[in-house]
Amino acid sequence: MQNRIGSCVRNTKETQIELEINLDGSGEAAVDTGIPFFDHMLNGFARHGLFDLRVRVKGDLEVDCHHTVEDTGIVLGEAIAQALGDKAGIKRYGSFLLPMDETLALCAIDLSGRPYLNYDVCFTTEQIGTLDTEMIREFFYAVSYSAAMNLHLKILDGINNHHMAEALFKAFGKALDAATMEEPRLSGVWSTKGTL
Ligand SMILES: [Mn+2]
Repeated sequence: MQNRIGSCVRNTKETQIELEINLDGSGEAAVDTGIPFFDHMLNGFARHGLFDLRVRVKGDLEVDCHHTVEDTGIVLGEAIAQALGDKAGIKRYGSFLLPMDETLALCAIDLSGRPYLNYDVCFTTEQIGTLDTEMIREFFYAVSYSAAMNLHLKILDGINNHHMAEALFKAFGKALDAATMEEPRLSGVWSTKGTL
């Protein structure tokens, strides 16, 4: 399989975003969203999914982090969908249980073409660094919607909010890597309907 790359540029009055993802990369990330903890999360996603990810965001952080985080999710989802194309020859499903010290995160994905987010995560702090924890759900909702993926995220155990957030993003990277992997025994799209 040759490198599957998606890129997206999105400019609004609230955010200006340039993003490129290579699903067949080596985990190299260059991320600058203006929110250092969010950069840390996207780096973990790319590193552990072995995706090459380039993200540059100029958002209205003087308002708050909402538009920056949500719009980055929209653009990431669009780029993933673009990179996947017709999804022929891929495994489609992927899941991962990711431990991080006391935290255990679950991520399960179906690249079904039908957007759905099941998010079962309770943070106990309002912010981690300058990232509002409630925006983590908005980010994953935006990704699931714009990539048209079924995405389940759960924290099965967790105490430390930094660990819980990081475990979610890394589990998402690992599960997405598994779901986008090539299945050599397969010809065409892995669906009884014939389309995803
Ligand atoms: Mn960390």
